[in-house]
Amino acid sequence: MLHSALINVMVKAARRAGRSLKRDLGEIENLQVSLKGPANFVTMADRRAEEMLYSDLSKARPGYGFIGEEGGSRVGDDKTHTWIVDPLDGTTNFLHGIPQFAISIGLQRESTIIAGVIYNPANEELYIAERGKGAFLNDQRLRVAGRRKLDECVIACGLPHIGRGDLELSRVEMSEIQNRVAGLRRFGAASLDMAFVAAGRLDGYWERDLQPWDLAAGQILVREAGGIVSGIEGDDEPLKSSNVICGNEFVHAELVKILKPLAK
Ligand code: 2AM
Ligand code: CA
Repeated sequence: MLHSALINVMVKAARRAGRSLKRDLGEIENLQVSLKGPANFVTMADRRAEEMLYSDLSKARPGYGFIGEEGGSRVGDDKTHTWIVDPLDGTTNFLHGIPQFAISIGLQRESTIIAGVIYNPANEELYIAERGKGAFLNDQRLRVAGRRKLDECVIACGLPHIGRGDLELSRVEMSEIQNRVAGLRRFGAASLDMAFVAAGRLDGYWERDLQPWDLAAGQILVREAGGIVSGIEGDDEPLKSSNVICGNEFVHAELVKILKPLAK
């Protein structure tokens, strides 16, 4: 399958950083012996991957701005384009050797995400999307699932960590959704949760307290696969609200109807 030069740049960068993460994953087990070891090691792996991504992306598109989870913002001469990058989404999974983590690269033009690549080096699943050109998993065209009844749906969520977010609200949300769906899941990597919605594996997903790099690539994947993405208000932009609900138009509307009033 032929993709644009832009997508090729993003895929090449994701694969190179992915090889580095995969090598590092192999080391994690050896490091479990020391308590402090793994966490420091993961921080290193994370930073190394982000440096590779910054180096490759800025070489291919000089002047674009760069927002990364590890390095903060780097302003470029081109004020219209910004890379929004998570070098390791699903850090806790990675630290525990659970192969559900990814590199996530989004490209923003003005205020619109125009391209996204999500790559899980553990199973080599590569998700790509470009505005107006569809979403793909390893070159197979993606379409969100078509289910219209919530009680037939598998829905995923994200949960706040200790000391962050509103734990009580997350429990209320979970039990409300659990009462109405076929299955509730929590995988721990926001970008892949959205990629799974785009692929029709999950019918829907919601999470609060996310950052732009968790959301940028996933949001265009779901939209290009025919799904709806908003914040929990239902008509807001996730990159501004920092929370997300997505699914096909029916599932999205149902989730908004349940979740929106709970925060009030
Ligand atoms: P991370 O692994 O890159 O931190 C887990 O619910 C999801 O939330 C992951 O995608 C995780 O990304 C993301 N997340 C965003 N902000 C977070 C934070 N402050 N603490 C933990 N997870 C966070
Ligand atoms: Ca992340």
